[in-house]
Amino acid sequence: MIRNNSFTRFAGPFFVLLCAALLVWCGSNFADAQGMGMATGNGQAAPAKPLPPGMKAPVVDYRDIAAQAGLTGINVSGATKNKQYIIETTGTGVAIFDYDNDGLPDIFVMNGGRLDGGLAPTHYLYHNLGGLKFEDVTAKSGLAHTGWGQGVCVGDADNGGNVDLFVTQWGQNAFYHNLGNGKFRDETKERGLASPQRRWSTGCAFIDFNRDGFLDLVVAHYIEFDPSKTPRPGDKSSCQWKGMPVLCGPRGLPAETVSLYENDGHGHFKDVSDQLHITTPKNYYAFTPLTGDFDNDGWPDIYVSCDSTANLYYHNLKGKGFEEIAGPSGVAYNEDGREQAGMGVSAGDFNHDGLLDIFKTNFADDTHTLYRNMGDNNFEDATIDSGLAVNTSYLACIIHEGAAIAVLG
Ligand SMILES: [Ca+2]
Ligand SMILES: [Ca+2]
Ligand SMILES: [Ca+2]
Ligand SMILES: [Ca+2]
Repeated sequence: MIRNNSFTRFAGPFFVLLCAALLVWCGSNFADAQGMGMATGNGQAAPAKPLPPGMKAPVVDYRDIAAQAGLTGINVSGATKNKQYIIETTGTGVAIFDYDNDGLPDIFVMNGGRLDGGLAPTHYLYHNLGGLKFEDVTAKSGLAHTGWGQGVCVGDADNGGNVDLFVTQWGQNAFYHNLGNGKFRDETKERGLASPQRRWSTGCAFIDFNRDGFLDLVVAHYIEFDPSKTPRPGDKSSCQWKGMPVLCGPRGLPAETVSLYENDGHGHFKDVSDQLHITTPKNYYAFTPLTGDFDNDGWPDIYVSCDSTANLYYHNLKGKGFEEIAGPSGVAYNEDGREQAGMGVSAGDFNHDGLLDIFKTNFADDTHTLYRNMGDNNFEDATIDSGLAVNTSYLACIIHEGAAIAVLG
């Protein structure tokens, strides 16, 4: 994961599993959060629970070996210093997937952009050579496109045996068809995924919501962002903190909603957001979608972590449509009924009761949130009870492996 002020060499992410989209605020210190129109659930840290008798805390020893591994791309997210707009502070996603079916997971890293018209960076694809060595194959794989990247998700959209790439961007999202010979082709338009207008999309996830055997696609949208219409730091009282000008948003900027695209069985997508009741009023700063069958009815549901607004929970009505029931299900807010600045989100059955639970990271000055699944689309905030309210300073995406939870700061 990447959290920095502008440039960072990629940290060695060999141990990182794929989140559908990895998005993290960067470029601003925590204190700025109070002035950027960020919600905070005001969660107070609770002491960690003591380990059971006889158990020792694990020793974690991660070392940055990115350079010797060949992961030397530069991450760009707006200006190096003095970021002026919120678009310069989000990003960027990483996908770990085996694009060439050689059994070794490869790494695709998103890249952002610059508002000053400077050189636009490309995303990066690194081919895993084995032995913790990677080759930059961005150009020869046909992925040397530019665009202000945010999230990424992977899935075999045409069931051709090769995993395709979908990237979200501020501007036009892109679908890259994996041709199976080490190359990708931009087929955004012919796949029906060209957007009629510029949008800021954040997280995405492939999901076969109607169980026809073909992956559909859910995309979160964050802000209707236009720099020419966005106040500059300090222009408004909401863009100040302790008398200092800070960049504005997300609150105070026009919010967005979520999109769902149905796969027609030939890898062509149709926007069914309105028809299947995914579209909400544009009241949400939607960040990261999460999919899973949370009520064990056999139909995959969609949860969306939202920043500074209520979260969204779409219960799947047997593939015919969705009902958004985050409020009554207890996953819209935290235990105190507060909106939180939701970032990354993942699911796992931490208590082995057969029900998928939800874990969500939030922005600064708040705890993470663990929603314990009680069944029948009812959840309870179990953050403190479970011993996970230990700190209030991490905000990044989460990794999920089995029932273990890790948080990247
Ligand atoms: Ca591979
Ligand atoms: Ca489908
Ligand atoms: Ca379900
Ligand atoms: Ca559970």
